[in-house]
Amino acid sequence: MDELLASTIAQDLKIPHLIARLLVSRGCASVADAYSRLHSSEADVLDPYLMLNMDRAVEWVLDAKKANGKVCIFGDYDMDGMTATALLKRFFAELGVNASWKLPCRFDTGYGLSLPLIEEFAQAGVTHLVTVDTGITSIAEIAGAKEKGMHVMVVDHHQPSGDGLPPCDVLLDPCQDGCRYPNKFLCGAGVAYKLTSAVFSKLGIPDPERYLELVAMGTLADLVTMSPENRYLTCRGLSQMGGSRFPGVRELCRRQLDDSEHIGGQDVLFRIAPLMNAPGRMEKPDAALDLLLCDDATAAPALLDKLFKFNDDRKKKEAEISKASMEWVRRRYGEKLPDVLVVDGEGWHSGVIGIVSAKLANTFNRPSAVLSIQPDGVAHASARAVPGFDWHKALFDCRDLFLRWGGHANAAGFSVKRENIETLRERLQKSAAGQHYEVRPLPGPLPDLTVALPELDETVMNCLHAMEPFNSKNPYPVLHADDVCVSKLRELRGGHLQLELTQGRASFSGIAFGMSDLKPKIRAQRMKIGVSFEPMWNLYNGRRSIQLLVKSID
Ligand SMILES: [Mn+2]
Repeated sequence: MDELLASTIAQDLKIPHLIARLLVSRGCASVADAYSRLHSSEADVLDPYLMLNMDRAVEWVLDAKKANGKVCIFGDYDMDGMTATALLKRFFAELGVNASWKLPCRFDTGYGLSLPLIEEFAQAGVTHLVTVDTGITSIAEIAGAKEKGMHVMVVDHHQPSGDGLPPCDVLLDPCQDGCRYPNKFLCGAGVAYKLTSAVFSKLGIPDPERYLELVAMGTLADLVTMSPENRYLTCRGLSQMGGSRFPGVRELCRRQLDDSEHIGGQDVLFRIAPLMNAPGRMEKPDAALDLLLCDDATAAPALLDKLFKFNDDRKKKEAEISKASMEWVRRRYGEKLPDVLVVDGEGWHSGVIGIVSAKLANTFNRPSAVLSIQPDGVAHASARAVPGFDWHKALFDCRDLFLRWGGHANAAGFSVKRENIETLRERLQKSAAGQHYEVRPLPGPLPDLTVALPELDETVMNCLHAMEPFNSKNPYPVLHADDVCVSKLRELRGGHLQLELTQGRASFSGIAFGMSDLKPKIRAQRMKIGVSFEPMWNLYNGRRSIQLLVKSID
């Protein structure tokens, strides 16, 4: 650690030494760099007209309004797709256009547009179709829509397939060839936001910042890179979310988050996204979009209740299939696991197999796939990797075995006939060897920094908040303190520990989830421990205090 640089940063920016050291430990190289990590600025918001075809996109929207067209918005069933759809729906409503919307369902037509859906739109008399967060690879489907005389605009952020572009009237996508827009990391909701901002600026209306909470949710959940513009849009969105002017979002924050004044990236990723995704996993995503679009504060609680119900069902199914998968692994392999785990079961709910395969990859520390065998003898699979293994490569090596396949290095999906599952297991082993993949022991959670507990105060917490948004690439800081005295050690229901942690003149309450078996160890050490923790604000009876979320004890 460059302690000298840390001291300079702390002095120049008048920030706590702890924060300066934290920034340096995360690769911060200068005072200016440190400043930019603590501030996001409106100056990072780019001119929407830098995006290729923006002029024509604005025209398309205004033409749809002038022609009194029947507009339909087609999105995706993930958080980005849903927030992007909600954003455009609200935007058209503000323009006085009552657009309809449609989200795909993973249990019938699956991801993206399909010809039956185009037929459905034509039957419904849709004249203007806009796809958002999807569409750039739907070449045949968009050709179908054009044949039926629809005006089609694609608002996407994905890479083109390489087989050409869809024959739409307007294509807005910062990743297409020839687009000079500097921020290539916008999510679907982000591109939709730039479109609305371009239309409003043409009409002489200020930037529609009220939509930014939707952009924040989409940007975080889609795990896109936090470019400076994305960071500003996300931080701004997070800061206004708790007091959102959209009743559904307000209700969501009020009931799902402990503290809707300080909403961070982690709240969206771990509390809001799973809840919003639950209807789409269990049935169809529409209930989540209904909540985002709700304009009646008295209706919002019932809409949110529906989501909680879907989420409870999702948790039950997930627990059931997790347990069955773990048992399957133990029964088949005992202690000697193969490098790649392929677990199958009859009729497992395919909406949760992705979550379960992530859990298996985590628990067994190796690439895992979970297969749900359907009554027709075809298994649908969801696969998750660990560092060092590339599912896309592995699936490519075995592609002759699949009916369908696709995905990235880290996450992928495929379908395979039941009789080929055993062969697939052998072939994946070979592919893993070909990739030189070896199961490596997991490194324990490495703390960012060793600190003294008296350093923790409100200023530190405010600076931590300024480092938002936290996500997998910018994880919430884990701090470490040595020689900490434990008092008021209490076991809570569910195997958790509550404890008071004291060092010098500073005392904080701590919570250690699932660590009750460490109680004897703490006693044996005469209540002196080293502890790694995340410092959090805790809101209790309207009082705010710093609480330490214990990650490990030594
Ligand atoms: Mn997306």
